[in-house]
Amino acid sequence: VESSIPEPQREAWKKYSATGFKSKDDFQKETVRHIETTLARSLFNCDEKAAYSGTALAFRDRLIIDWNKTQQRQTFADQKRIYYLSLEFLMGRALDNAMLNVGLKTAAKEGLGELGFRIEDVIQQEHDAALGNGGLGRLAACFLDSLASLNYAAWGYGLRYRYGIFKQEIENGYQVEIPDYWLDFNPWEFPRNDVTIDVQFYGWVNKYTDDEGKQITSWQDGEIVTAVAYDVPIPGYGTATVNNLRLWSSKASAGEFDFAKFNSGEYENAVADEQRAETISAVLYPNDNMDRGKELRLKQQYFWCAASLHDIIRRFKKSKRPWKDFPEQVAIQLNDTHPTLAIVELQRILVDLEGIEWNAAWEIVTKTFGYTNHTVLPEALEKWSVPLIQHLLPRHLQIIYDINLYFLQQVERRFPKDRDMLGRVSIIEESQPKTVRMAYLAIIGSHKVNGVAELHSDLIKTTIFKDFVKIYGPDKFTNVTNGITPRRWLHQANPRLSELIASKLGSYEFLKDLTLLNKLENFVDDKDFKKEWAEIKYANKVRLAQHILSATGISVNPKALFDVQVKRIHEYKRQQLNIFGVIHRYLAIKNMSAEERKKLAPRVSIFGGKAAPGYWMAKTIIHLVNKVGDVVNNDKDVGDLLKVVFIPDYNVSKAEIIIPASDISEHISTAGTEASGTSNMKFVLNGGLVIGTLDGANIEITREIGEQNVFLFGNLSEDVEDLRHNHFYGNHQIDPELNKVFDEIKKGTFGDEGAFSSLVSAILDHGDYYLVSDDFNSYCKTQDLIDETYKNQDEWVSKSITSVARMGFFTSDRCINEYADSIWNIEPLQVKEEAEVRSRT
Ligand code: 475
Repeated sequence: VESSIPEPQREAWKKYSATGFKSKDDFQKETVRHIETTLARSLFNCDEKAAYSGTALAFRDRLIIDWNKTQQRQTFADQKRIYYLSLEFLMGRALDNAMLNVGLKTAAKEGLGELGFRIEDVIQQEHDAALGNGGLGRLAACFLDSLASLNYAAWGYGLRYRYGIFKQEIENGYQVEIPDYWLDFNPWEFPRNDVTIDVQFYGWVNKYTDDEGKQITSWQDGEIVTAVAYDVPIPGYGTATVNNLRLWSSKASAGEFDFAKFNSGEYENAVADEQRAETISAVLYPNDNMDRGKELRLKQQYFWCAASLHDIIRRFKKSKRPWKDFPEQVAIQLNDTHPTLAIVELQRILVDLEGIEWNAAWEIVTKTFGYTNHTVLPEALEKWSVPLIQHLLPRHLQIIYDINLYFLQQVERRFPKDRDMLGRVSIIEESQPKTVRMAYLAIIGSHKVNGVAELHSDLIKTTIFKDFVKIYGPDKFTNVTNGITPRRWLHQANPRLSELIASKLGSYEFLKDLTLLNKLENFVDDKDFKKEWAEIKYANKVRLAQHILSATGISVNPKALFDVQVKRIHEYKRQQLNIFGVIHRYLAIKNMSAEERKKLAPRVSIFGGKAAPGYWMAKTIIHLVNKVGDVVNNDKDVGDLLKVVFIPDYNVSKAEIIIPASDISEHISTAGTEASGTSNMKFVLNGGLVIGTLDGANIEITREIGEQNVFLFGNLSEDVEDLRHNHFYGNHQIDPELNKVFDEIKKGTFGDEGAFSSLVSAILDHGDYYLVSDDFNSYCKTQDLIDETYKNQDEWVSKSITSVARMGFFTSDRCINEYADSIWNIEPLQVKEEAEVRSRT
């Protein structure tokens, strides 16, 4: 590895090279030093926030030392790197994760204790890094954890939004959005002011022949915005590997920030230019599974793709290899279509800047990229207007047209008789205005396309992308079922359960090989073990009850059955089905005799999740949940039998409290709509049972843990189309029990009925697209079965243990190894330091 320090002087470096702490004493020394010097605080004014900051700075030092070594090692090994391009990384908090992955949590706990702080309180001071909406963003975060833990040479590339996903407050039952300014103190990022890339926008394309007769295409003028790198270290669990997440921040380019304007008195305009540049990375778009086609979003996408690619290419060029080796050194995974412009940008760099012939360049491009699809919902499939791209990226539009031309020529040769095929698969949709279908471009520019669960991967092949299966054959399409990291979602979120499991299995090795959990099946009849298992669930419910009380003022009984649905609010996820079911239950209780009531298991229905600010229906669902809660929770006659809670501001750190506390969680999307779901995996891994439809990964979870351990209901995905058709052209019968629920809403039991009319009429008058009425009866019956089953606690706990024992498949480690094997063609890098055993507490 090259160094700017001459050989003789390196000895001094080595002598003083930072090592980072490894013991409790050194941790305390580093923490106090940071509090007293970096933070300029003292023994007399160190609050919990300062204790957090000092601790985080000490760990950050520790991480960056391993980060440096990892980067050197990976460069030296000259191995293929994986680049995960994602507009969202929903990381949550970093401190607890860093402590556990590095293996120094016990040292930190004792060390902080001696300094006068409880580690739990210190950890809670941290602001979530919330640079994502939901599943797609959290998946990216789990993948980073697995990539590092498995010693893959991998970088994440994203945007450093100044504002993450908004904070949600509930006022009078309505969602209110508060900006999430999270950067006032962020010890986890390293600004690299020297790592900058200029990104161009607008301008025009100049094609000419130079003096030597060569055809030159040059993109000229326009506006330059500078991308500045911020690096976030990603520690692997139980290994010395620390990978990198590079986030780009936008600022006015030094050339652009026009000093002449200052001098000519145009100070305000100069500052305005600067702010316009900074706007690009200012805010995360708060839409989950929804494309809004805003110009600033397209700017974000290109800015991030261009900066990332130029950075990757700069690194590749240091290897001095020929361009044809690029795909052997670089694998780029596109997290949905958001980074599809990277395909076009690479082709542009190779053809326009590097002078490579079109076909040779295109081969490099397609070998480099893989594309992951996360949704089949039509409203989420990105389409950018041609005039907008023309204006913002004129050269890219030309390249897109050329890619399309060559592609369609190929299709025409293969399918000369199918005239309609060309229009169907064209990257350009002949609409008004014309649009670019980003998913088609992503498929054409990648060597592999994957869905995120079996059903979903089948659906994309038979529905939205079926023509492409004809064109390319089925092998271009594959499935990689999602997974979750057991480090955060078991060990960190549920330390007591993790400890109990380790005590039975003899070690924490299951956190690295989750299939080892299957040994738990040997203990399903172990009375003491079952008792402890149940006690831990109860303790987690007490902790959640405390959170509910402080966040909402509602007091819930931890002995009741906790029924949880937490995820983004979306009609396809059907929180409306859940709340209608709750109303149905409420009405049933009101009609019960005292005898019948005694038999019923008390229940707390817990909801949480954000609605996109412009998504009216989703906001109405939140409103209804809160209003039903107001009525039910204050009905003395009902008491503990039913409580309805909406937990505000669902995010990663709240998920860590909520998930370990659930008895039943709801994954009840209309069949065929939820690509995978990942919280379903988290809940089961924490010993909760699930009620769900045959959708997404629910199907594979059921296959793994056994049908007797899952509460399934509802119509199948193959029946959805016919049912929808019948709603419009047949006789649309509404479930009578659901009709009673609607009558109650219309009576005004939950306040002004007009407030909820859109929810009701979506079902009665607008074809019930999400099949709420069709599934209502089987949903309610299945809920009754849950009540029945819950009464037998012994059986319930057995189901819980058996389910956890069979969840090994759903680790993101398995998932990442599948990507490595079937898409990236890469093996993990061996790390010598691994021999240095790390304690894993
Ligand atoms: C699926 N987000 C889950 C999860 O694979 C799946 C789309 C457009 C713009 C902004 N955000 C999005 C998604 O599409 C998304 O989060 N999809 C989710 O990806 C991981 O488990 O079923 O809905």
